[in-house]
Amino acid sequence: MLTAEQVEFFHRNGYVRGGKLLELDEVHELRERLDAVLAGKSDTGGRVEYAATIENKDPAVGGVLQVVNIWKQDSVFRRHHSRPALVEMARQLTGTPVLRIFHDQILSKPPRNGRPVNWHQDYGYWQMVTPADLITCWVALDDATIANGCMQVIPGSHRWGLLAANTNLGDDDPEAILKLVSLPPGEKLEKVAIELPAGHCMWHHCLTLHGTDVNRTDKPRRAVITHLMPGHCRYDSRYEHLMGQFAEAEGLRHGDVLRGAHFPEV
Ligand SMILES: O=C(O)CCC(=O)C(=O)O
Repeated sequence: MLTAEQVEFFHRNGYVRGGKLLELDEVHELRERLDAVLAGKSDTGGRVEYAATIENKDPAVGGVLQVVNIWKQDSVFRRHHSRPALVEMARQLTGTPVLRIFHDQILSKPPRNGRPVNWHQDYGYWQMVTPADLITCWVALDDATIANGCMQVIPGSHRWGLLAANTNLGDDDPEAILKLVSLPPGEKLEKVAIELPAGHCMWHHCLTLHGTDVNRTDKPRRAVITHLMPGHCRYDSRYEHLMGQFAEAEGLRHGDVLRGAHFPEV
């Protein structure tokens, strides 16, 4: 449960620390389940499908491990996204009773490695969902620090509109999108690093500028990330995204509410 001050902070700044969400034994359980899924031991009997991709780039060239839709492969992760404390915070922040999973992610930066996640707005990738009301719960599975590439945000940037479809920006300059900002009067472009102990969470709005640096430590930096959409979000079939195939599989047409087994309510 968030305080009224935290909710107000989120609306003003586009992010908020949500405090401790998981006990350490729950953190350990999720780490173990992640290892099991990576070892091919799904407890749902699910297969790795396109939207459950595992991208493990060569660490020698800056590997980062990304798993999408682990909830389909593991019941513990599926339950994680529906934790009453998580869902309650999401309801408070969106002001809506119905929330659905758009998709989830595991982001793991290996020790002494892992490239930066370039500064971006999630909505630059997510225009197949409208309106831009999605929110993200980012939960540290290791202590997240400046040294290992914790989340960084630009407070207030969710109020500056969509700056670019990120696919147009390329990979070379992690700060490319920041150069597109034309600051509204009275605003400033300030990077804030959100260090979090393992088991703690933070929330960000889908238009908030955010990114993460490389991991300079000897341990991995893992996070479980829940991307949620309010019940009023609809399918905009003009835009491509990994999840588009599942909207189509649900028989959804342009303008339909995004719902169905691939977009479960939490
Ligand atoms: O965990 C990371 O390194 C980046 C995650 C991210 O960009 C997100 O949660 O939207």
